[in-house]
Amino acid sequence: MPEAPKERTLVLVKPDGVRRGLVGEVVTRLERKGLTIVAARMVRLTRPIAETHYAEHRGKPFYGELVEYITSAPVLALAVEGRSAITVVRALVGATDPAKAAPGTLRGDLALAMTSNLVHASDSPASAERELALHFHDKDFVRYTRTDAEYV
Ligand code: FUP
Repeated sequence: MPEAPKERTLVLVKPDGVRRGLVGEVVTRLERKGLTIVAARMVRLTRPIAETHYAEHRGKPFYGELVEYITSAPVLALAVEGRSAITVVRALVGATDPAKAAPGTLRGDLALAMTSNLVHASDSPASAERELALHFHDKDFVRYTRTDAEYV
C-alpha cells in the first residue's frame, strides 16, 4: 500500500500547558511519534490573532472566555510535519473535553478542564493551512531529515 502523504499541521501548547511546565511533555510525545517539528515560536497571542484563530467559534457562548484564556499567557506554536500529521496529531491530543479524552492522549492524561485543555491542533487540511499562515511566516519553516526517517 502506498504511504499516506506528508502533511503539516499547527499545534499550540496553550497557556495552561506553558504555565504548568508541560511544554516538554507535549514536544516529547510529538517527537517520539516520529513527527518533525519544522517551526516553533513562544508567543503571547494578541487579541486580533486569537479572534482570527477561533473565528469559527465567534458568537458561541464560550467564545469570550476562550479568547480571554488563549491570550492570558504565552503559547508555544509549533508546525509539525509527518505522514498524515493532521489526523495523527488530533489522535495524540484526544477529545476536546479532557474529562472525556481517552487515557494515553495528551488531554486524557494531562488535563481536566474544557477551556484549559492543554493543546490545540488543526482539525483538517484547510484549517492547517489557514492556521499555519496565521501563526508563521514562510521563512520560519526549516528543512531537515530526522536520523530515524527510514523508520517513521
Ligand atoms: P478542538 O478542535 O478539540 O480544540 O475543539 P473546538 O475547535 O471544538 O473548540 C476549541 C476550544 O473551545 C476548545 F479547545 C475548548 C473550547 N470549547 C469550550 O470551551 N466549550 C465548548 O463547548 C467547545 C469548545
